[in-house]
Amino acid sequence: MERKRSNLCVAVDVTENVELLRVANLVGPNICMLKTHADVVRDYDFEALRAIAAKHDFLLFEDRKLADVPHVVLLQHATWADVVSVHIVSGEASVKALSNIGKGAFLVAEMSTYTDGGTTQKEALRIGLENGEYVSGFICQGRFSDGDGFVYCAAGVSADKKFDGLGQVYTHPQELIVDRGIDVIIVGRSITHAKDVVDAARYYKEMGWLAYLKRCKDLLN
Ligand code: 5BU
Repeated sequence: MERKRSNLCVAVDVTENVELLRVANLVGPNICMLKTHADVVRDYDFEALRAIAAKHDFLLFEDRKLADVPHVVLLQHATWADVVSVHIVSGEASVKALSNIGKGAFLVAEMSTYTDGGTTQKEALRIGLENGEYVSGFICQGRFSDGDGFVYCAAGVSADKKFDGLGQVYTHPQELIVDRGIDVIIVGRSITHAKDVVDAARYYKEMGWLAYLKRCKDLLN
């Protein structure tokens, strides 16, 4: 984040590999991380994407949302990714099993479409603290713990939309970062479906980083 002065992750939800690589090259200079759903990409080529990630210095986050028994999540795990998302519905055993082979994980503690009022956050934090070497942070809609070194990421982010008509709920980047203590914003269609993808990525990068600096400054005062 510091090296690129960016707390922007772009979610590239496309079905063709050539389109994934095209967008990755366009947004690459402005992001710290790129989020994929590799299972929806027909001819996914992770080596080509890894080369673009190395060129532009960003992490690959596979939003696999692993949610099965240890034996199965070990088979599903995307070893090419720097970080994967993991649900905690199957309990700590799956996270523990993954920690033996994985590089990093974001635990899903709350979704943009649904909140259970904090029960999942509490359990995610407990599992995160127990498996701190593997768990890098959480996906949620607001920070729920301080001083633990975890990265807090939020999806469902847009500066101009509130809903997508299918159930997605969007929150403004400044609200998430300044008011709710989020570190990394995950922006999808507001960038990938923009008329000018490069311009949109630059816009969210600037807005996100300024909001992040403002929060850091407020913390010092
Ligand atoms: P959008 O185009 O900005 O709506 O895309 C959001 C992306 O973030 C998409 O890939 C979802 O799978 C992902 N997501 C989400 O929208 N909400 C969540 O709570 C989590 C992931 Br976790």
